[in-house]
Amino acid sequence: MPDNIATSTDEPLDALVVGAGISGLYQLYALRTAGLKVRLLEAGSGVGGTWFWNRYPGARFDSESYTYAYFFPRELVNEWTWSEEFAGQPETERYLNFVADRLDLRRDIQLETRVTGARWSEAERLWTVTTEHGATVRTRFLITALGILSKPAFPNVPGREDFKGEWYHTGLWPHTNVEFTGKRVAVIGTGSSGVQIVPFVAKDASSLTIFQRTPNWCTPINNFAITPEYAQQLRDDVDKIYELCRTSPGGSKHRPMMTSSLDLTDEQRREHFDRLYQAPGLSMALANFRDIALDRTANANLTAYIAEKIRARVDDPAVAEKLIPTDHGFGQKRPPLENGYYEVFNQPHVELISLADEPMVRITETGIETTKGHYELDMIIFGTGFEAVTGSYRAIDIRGIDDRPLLDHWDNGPRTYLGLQAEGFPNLFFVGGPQSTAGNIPRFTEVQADWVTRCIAHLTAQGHTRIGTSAAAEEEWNEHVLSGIRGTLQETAESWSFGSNVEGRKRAYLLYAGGLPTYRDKITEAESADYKGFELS
Ligand code: NA7
Repeated sequence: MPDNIATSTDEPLDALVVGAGISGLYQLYALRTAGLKVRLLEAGSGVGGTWFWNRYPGARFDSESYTYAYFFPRELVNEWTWSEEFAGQPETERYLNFVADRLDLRRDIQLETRVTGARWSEAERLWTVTTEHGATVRTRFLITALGILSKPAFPNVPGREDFKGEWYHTGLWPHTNVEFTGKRVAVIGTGSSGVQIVPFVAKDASSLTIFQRTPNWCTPINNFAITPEYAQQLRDDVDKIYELCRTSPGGSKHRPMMTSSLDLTDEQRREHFDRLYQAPGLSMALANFRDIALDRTANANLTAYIAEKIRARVDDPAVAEKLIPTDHGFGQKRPPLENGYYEVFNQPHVELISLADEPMVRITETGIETTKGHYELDMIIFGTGFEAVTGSYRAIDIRGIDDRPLLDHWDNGPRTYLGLQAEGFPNLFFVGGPQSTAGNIPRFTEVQADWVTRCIAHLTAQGHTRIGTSAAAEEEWNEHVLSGIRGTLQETAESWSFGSNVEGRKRAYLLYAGGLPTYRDKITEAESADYKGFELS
């Protein structure tokens, strides 16, 4: 149950963090360590963010467990042992609870408290934050750590409320056991979540119908158990691993090969692709030739290779063809990692429906109607993704100077300076917000959380009570963000990075493709140059 953190209105807080995901927890820890009076509000009944909400069977890391986890403080590294190279959701949720306990964060966290509004007072130089329970809390600085994939999206077809069977979204999975046995189940969506859950549903359901809007280039996760010897080696190498992550574009331990794949013979290229197909995790995307991301021919060589793998793994050639993407190259969209996904389609009780051939018309009381027929169902699982990055801001009425809504400011796509602030919204910081992250998210957001902590400490030490930015600074950052994506193959694909997975959303690039080292340099340069682009008063 909510306690009373959010009802104390007498003394304003130094800082309020919204969201108890991996980024918000770290931000709370950092600000508290700096001696500030800080609290955290979280909508869920537990900590963990993404790893609290996405508790569907099969939910699992795409990043190596130890590269996604915290590196600081070091007792967290020394006292936690991951059981697998890519941990499953239950273990990650346990880990984030361990962190909350070990760092004694819970006394400053209020769960089950959804923030619904935040209003800036220029006279007081304070934010007043409102919760769903009607409580208010005043704070000097407000930090949103809402997660980039936290507002679930549903198909824009009528009838969801008519369906009499069970339905679930992978990003809102219940805490109770969901039983598939003997049921006719549909999974809509074949992104990372759909691809992860499908083998688990196939195991028990009496029938499984997979509704695919667009196929993806999936490659095997090749997960493995972490032995005690390997765990010790990871601890011994922690500095080296951190440095690899810190200095890589995506915050991962992988590095692309800088030689051109086009200089190799077919056989040589194939050897590399074979090796990467058998390598763990996102190796195919992150440890591949750099030109895969830049050159259409290089990319086409790789997709021809993966298409061949799909054809070899799926018995029915017509089904295999449906599973092979034709609208995008490898890496233009986040490629899902799979474990036995393609073999699922060889089972007699599994059917693949391509929504390109038969669009969905409506959800009915008893199932799903397409232009070609009606599918009778007991359960529908929506693996249909999220209103990425700015979606979670739509649920909070954030008002800045002159009562201006943040959503109006972002009407044509997000505008920020350094991904940290927006013009007209003083003392509001985004951690893991738009125009600031990509890849292995915690490695990006820890850089931001540390920056915000130093910034607030600096302001406090200088006796400042306000920090804001300008339209000119936003413009400069916007141009820098766009220059990072311009000319890449990613630029031309429709994906959640541009918000184009959700019908009717304006297309705008939401992430940061400049890479972690450049991002860190940019924000620390601004800090060293007397907070260039910011106004402190
Ligand atoms: P994703 O990757 O956004 O995938 C969502 C899937 O749902 C994808 O296949 C979509 O097809 C499909 N989708 C979305 N809307 C519809 C409608 N209206 N009808 C049918 N199918 C639809 O979300 P995930 O949860 O799988 O993964 C999120 C991230 O988690 C992932 O990127 C990794 O970083 C980990 P589309 O391709 O848009 O045509």
